[in-house]
Amino acid sequence: MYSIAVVGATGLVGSTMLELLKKRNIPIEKLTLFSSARSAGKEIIFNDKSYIVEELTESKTQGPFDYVLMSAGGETSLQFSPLFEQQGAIVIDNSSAWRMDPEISLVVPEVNPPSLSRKIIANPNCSTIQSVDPLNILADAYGLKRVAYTTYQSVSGSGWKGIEDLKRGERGEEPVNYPHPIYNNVLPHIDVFQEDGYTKEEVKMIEETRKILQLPSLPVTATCVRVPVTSAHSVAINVTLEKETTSEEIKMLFNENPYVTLEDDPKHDIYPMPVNAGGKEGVFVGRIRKDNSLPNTFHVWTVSDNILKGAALNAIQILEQLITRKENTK
Ligand code: 11C
Repeated sequence: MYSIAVVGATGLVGSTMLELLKKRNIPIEKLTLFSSARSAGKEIIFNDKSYIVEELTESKTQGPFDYVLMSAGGETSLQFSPLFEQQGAIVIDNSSAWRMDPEISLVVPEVNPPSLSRKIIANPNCSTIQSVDPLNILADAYGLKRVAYTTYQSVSGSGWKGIEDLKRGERGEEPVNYPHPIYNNVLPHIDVFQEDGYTKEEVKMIEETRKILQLPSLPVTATCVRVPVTSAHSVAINVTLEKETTSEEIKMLFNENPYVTLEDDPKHDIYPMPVNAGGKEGVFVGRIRKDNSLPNTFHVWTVSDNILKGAALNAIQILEQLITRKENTK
């Protein structure tokens, strides 16, 4: 049984982490819920027990905690994760603050288990997680030469405020969170623009893919787009492989793999879609076909719930992997 803290417990990802802790029967001896000062004092019911959310302060990092699930943004993580770590806890952090630190593992458990050289483990960006699952299968079988992403990302990627902006648009009101309406629109703009014209979301996808797949010089490019969908991100992946293969062989590989679900039957209009993937735990793949404009190149379409596998579920799966590892070394 473990002492577990959730930081950012009232947020969209934090509250989903709590649901998953319960659903997946994580052995919890003591649960502590933290938030910003703004949400502190709120009551949360977990397993029929009432918890009052506390403001996170430095003295409260003493716990003791075995595991800390952090989903409270980069600044909070930079300040508090090392304090939890010093006290002996393992921190699983959902922000982008630590992801590219060479000492920190950036983990999708079925692709690259954590090294634990530091006791902070980074949870990747949502659109990256659902993309590296199919790419890792292709990398193992054929090797990767180049990856080009185009994303179609739901508003829940921006948390409650993204969902509210879509609802505002539906009511004919002006947006508050996004620079333009998201209702009846698409925004080729997620996170801030860099000097070179790429957005930070695009840079995250590029850098995180290379790190997770341990292919530091893999050519990767991305265009990230926000669409008026509430749940589940879609990513069109164009991938060039080192070795020759066929669409049929790739479909067979995906079909046999437990970490992706193949939905690919164009004759019956079957392919992954956000309306089906939202609320589900899987990474769905389909529209597998050869790109005839380049040698050894294929299109793969992937859809997954960005709050589940893209964030909270991946974090809980990291926790489960750590707990299993610990139990096995007893
Ligand atoms: C979005 N992918 O859809 C972002 C949200 O680095 O974890 C997640 C940001 C991150 O807006």
